[in-house]
Amino acid sequence: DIDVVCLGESMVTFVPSRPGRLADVPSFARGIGGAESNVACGLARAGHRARWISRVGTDGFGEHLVREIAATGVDTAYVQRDPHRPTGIYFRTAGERAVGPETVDGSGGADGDGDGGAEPLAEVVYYRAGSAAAAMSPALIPRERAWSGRVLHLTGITPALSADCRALMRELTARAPGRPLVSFDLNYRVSLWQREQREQREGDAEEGPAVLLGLARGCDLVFVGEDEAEAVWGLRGPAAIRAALPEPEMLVVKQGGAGATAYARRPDGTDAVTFEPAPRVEVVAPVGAGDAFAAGFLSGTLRGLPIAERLRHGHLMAAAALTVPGDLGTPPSREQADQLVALDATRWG
Ligand code: KDG
Repeated sequence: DIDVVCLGESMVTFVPSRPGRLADVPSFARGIGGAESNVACGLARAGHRARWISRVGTDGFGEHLVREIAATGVDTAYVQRDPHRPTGIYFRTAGERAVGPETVDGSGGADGDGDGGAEPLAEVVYYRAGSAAAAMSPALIPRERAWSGRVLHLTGITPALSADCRALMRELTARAPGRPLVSFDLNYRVSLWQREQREQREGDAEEGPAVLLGLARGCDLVFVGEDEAEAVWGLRGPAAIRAALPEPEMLVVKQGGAGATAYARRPDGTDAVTFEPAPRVEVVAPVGAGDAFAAGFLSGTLRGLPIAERLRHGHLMAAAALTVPGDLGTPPSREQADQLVALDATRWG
């Protein structure tokens, strides 16, 4: 009865009450973050049955996360509580970008994590090493249960957390009977991979770019930001990314404020290529926009909409996230979104 299972670490987020450097801001407001739970929340708000699977501590932060995520309508029945490890938290700048409106990233191409090179002004400080979620492993959940939705959504953050998390990712993306459509958002977090590599014993280090390429190749629907593909693989432009990643049935390349291009493999092996421009919005904070885009696209996928409409639903959800300081915006209702998506092409882009 579940449409989409999203699996990954969520964290309590501390966002400054005003723009400025972390060294200078006086106070922080608590929010929730986590790429996969953001997608689950977006899908729940769009009327789908979404489940989030993860691990949190038995601390108050874990309780807060589960409560807030469940409050959006997401099923949290399979979230494990770990009495020995803390819930991850992180701090980030509200961003100097928040000072003045800018019209960028309508497609959520940059996640604004301050980490992949897309947002040089943002600072992100994670406290998640040794977290309850970093201890996720194939023992977290029987594979059949993670595969019980129509879609399983994963991201490239999880394999950067620990060797156990990488083993879990390989288990969940293995091609075997009963596997649902597996969706994967690259979400390249360079600082997490650097830390992972420092902590691995010499000679044992797994390189982020190779791990991420291997995982992406094994998935059915892959989301990649043009900027992150360049940062992680040195690939420039949608065509080069598709050439390096021909396996997924559907590849969506997010091109910042310009829009997004979907490559959908036809039965004869050629691609149907669809570009949809993003609406121009006044960006408050780009964080969470990529997740919102994925939620909109997945919502359109679940509803069997034409690819151009899936992209437009992604853009609309991203626009809602871009125009608020936190990760999650308030997206339009399904009816409102359908009306906007149906607008003439001259009103888009
Ligand atoms: O996409 C938004 C996420 O980056 C944010 O919520 C935190 O999941 C997060 C991460 O690991 O960076």
